[in-house]
Amino acid sequence: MELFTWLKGKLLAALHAFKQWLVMVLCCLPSGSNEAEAQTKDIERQLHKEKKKLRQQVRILLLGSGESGKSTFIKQMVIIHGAGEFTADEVRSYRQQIYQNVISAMRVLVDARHKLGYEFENKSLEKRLPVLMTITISDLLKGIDQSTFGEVAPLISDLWMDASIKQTFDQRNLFQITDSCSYFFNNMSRVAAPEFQPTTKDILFCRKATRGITEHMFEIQKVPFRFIDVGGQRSQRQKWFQCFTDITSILFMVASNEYDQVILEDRRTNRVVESRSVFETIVNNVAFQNVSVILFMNKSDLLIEKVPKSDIRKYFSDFNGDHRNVRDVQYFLVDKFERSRKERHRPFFYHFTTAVDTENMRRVFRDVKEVILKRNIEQLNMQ
Ligand SMILES: Nc1nc2c(ncn2[C@@H]2O[C@H](COP(=O)(O)OP(=O)(O)O)[C@@H](O)[C@H]2O)c(=O)[nH]1
Ligand SMILES: [Mg+2]
Repeated sequence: MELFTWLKGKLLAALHAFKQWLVMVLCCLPSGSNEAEAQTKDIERQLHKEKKKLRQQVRILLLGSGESGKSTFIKQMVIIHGAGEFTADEVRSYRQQIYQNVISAMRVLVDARHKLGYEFENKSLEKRLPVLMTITISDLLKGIDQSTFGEVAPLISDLWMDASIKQTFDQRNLFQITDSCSYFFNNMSRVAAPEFQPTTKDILFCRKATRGITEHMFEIQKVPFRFIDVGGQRSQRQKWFQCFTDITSILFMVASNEYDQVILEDRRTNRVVESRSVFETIVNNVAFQNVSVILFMNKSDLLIEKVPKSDIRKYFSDFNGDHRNVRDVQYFLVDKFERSRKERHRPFFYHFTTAVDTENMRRVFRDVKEVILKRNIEQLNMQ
């Protein structure tokens, strides 16, 4: 009996303790869930802030065929809205790249001169050629140092002075050569000097093919602008599709001076025709229904030089303006792009640009930025 009473006492005490614990839990529960609620709200607020930041961010995709000027545009953004100058490492790497540009271009000219059947004016040049022509592609890819460049520089300068090379250069629409090589050939005494340090202008004229995708951030009027630069060659274009989400705007670059040239990839298709067909795919893509596509008819400086020398009617039989008038040629080309749009009621933005000219880019980008920011605000309001 005593055992029973003892057990009953223990049981009651245990029950009492359980009841007290339960009351405590029940009492605590509302204040605990408040805390959890507050925490959730905090996280939500944070998420909302992040989302807003992400939505405020302007993402600009640079598209267009190889050598149209996309990477040059990015360099201008560094100059105008970024650090303003290039780092010592970048300058060093551009120096090597300029040596490479100069050597490759002169090799192309020497080969093309041979194919075109022009004789050297200065007969001694033929004997000196091996020092330049024995440099292999792999040497070029590894990078050319100053001493190697110093060995070939006098020959390159003499070749550039030769009438046969000048004649070949005038026929450059028949073969593939980078536009800016003449800029460096005309500056050979400076470029060949052992103490050569590329200037900002040299860097703008230096050609380096973009492989893969590179992103560049700049803060402009307190808004983060992210520029996405991609390789433009046919082989690089499948990579474009990875960059198609959350795009605010597309800057589509066209080298307008290329109306008398064919593409490197098949050596048949007219470069402007190729560029227009890529533009057509992009501008009519459903993924970009709400994206403003801005066309840059670039390389206006080279177009101005070319128009009097190369008759556009030879390449575009539908040209019906004055073939010697630069404006007529520019509007004819821009019209070709404009007409490739299916939804022609949508606004169409275009600019005639010279990407190597910082003042021109500053002016053009000021207008472009306004269009982009206005659209971005409209879209934020719609969300
Ligand atoms: N003269 C001139 N050269 C340009 C212009 N835009 C770009 N270039 C040159 O064209 C070459 C190819 O430009 P790049 O920006 O690398 O083209 P991307 O392949 O589209 O990135 C470089 O050597 C540039 O210096 C321009 O408006 N005028
Ligand atoms: Mg590039």
